[in-house]
Amino acid sequence: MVNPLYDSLFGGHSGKTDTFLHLADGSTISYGAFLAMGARMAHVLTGLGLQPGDRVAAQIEKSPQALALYAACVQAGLVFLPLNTAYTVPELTYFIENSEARLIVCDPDARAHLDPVAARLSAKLETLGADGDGSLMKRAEGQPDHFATVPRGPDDLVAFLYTSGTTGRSKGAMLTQSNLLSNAQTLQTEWRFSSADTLLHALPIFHTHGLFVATNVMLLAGGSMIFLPRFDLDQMIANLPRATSMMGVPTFYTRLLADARFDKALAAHMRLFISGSAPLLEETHQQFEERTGHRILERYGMTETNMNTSNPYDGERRAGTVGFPLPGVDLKITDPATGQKVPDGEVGQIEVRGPNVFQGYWRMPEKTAEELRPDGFFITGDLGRLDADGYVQIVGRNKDLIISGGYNIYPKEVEQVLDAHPDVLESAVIGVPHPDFGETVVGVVVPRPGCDVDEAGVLECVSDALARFKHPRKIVILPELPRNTMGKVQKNVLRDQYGDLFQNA
Ligand code: MCA
Ligand code: AMP
Repeated sequence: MVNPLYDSLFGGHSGKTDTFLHLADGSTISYGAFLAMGARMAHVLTGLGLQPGDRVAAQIEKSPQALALYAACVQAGLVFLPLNTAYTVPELTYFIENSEARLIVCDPDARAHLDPVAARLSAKLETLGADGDGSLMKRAEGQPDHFATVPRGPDDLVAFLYTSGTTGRSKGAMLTQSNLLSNAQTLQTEWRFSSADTLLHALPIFHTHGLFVATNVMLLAGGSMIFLPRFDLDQMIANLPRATSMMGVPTFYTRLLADARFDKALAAHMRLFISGSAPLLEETHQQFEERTGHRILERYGMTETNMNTSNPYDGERRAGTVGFPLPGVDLKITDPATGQKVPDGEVGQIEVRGPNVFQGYWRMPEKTAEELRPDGFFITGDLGRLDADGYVQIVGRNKDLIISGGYNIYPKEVEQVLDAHPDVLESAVIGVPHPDFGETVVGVVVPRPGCDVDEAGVLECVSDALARFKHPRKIVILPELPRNTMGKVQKNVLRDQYGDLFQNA
């Protein structure tokens, strides 16, 4: 194969009239039309002077055109770097600068903010709006519908996905052709996706879940997707009857269950519901089965590794577990202090190895060495155990991380912003249970002696600095933070104290 990922995911569909995307307005896009759009964009990208291996940073709304940009990057041998649409300009600037992106693609409305960034870094900038408006599609008009796929090997990079770091700065996880392809092939087989499937797709496409798990698997299977711009309950309910399958974060499932229209009849024809990115409560699993008769299939993955484990398609999908290691994935539970395997059934850190595991963090060899062992095992930072039947149970995290509605938030990053407030002496950011988002962010701040701080004033300082989903939903003001005898802030004490802030929200 000339370019294994492109040839496997896209190439075979060339010229096909079968529907690939069903859009919210009722229109459809065939595989052939989608591939032609990607090919036209690939001509634009190479016409801009981009060379294989160059990074393309894209902060764009979910749309067929946005997905075609991914196809174009793969076909032209470029490295795709999708970015959360919620990121602020300071956050974006870091990603663009760190990745040394040669091209920035952003919403037309963001151009004024990002033009100076592009100019400073000598990057090119094109725009792509939610309706396919902007300069990129204008340039693509009239380009040829075919593009000679750029040859790439299995170890060539295809994507950078930034994942936040426990010490503040985000790290670019480098993913290769074979990382993505091997995982998509495994998942398609394990979950039995075929061309008869229609996936209800309401996830964002700037993360592993919506782009590599959902989209790559459907492309490989040759099925279609009901491609919704975002999770909207009415749209979900309206479109479920046309779908055979759905992938979502736990919030999707709790929101569906909270709506009386979501009943057994609405889900009767469905083949498969899959959940991941955050823990699915056993309670949600059970309620879902009681309501619909379906057992949600929970799986576990990471940006750095794609998917590692999955509950079985056939056989028991066990609530409160993430199933078994996927074929080809070695998984072990180790003692964080020694790195040695713990006895079966005991809790330790989860380590994984396999063709799915990334190549390291871009330009961060020390960070890579801290997490990726020389023998190929990646230290996930998740704590887990194997139950008596070999199901993996995730029991906690060995990393200070909050997962809100499937988005990761590193407390350190928020603390740095709070600490920069002139009247704040110090802060501690914790995750507490939340009925909708699973977990949410609470900021505990200590004012400087003689200073008065209030919640609104503190929140103002995060508003321009951090994406909205990282903002504390509550600020607690305390005279001092609880510390142990070593002087370390006891976040567990704060979590116990403020754990029920949102219980009845
Ligand atoms: C939106 N807001 C959020 C979140 N999403 N706040 C905290 N956490 C969030 N996840 C903000 C909005 O900006 C808004 O702010 C307010 O919260 C309420 O918005 P709402 O309309 O309720 O939210 P929404 O637009 O419906 O979004 C919620 C969502 C969405 C559907 C759960 O966040 C989502 O699609 N999450 C999926 C994330 C995902 O794909 N993760 C996979 C990562 P305001 O009120 O101020 O306007 S990949 C991964 O983790 C690994 C690899 C894996 O295993 O998959
Ligand atoms: P990300 O950095 O966005 O790739 O998030 C990966 C993290 O999400 C993992 O390290 C886990 O902590 C968490 N995660 C993903 N899937 C699950 C799951 N099914 N149950 C519990 N946690 C999960």
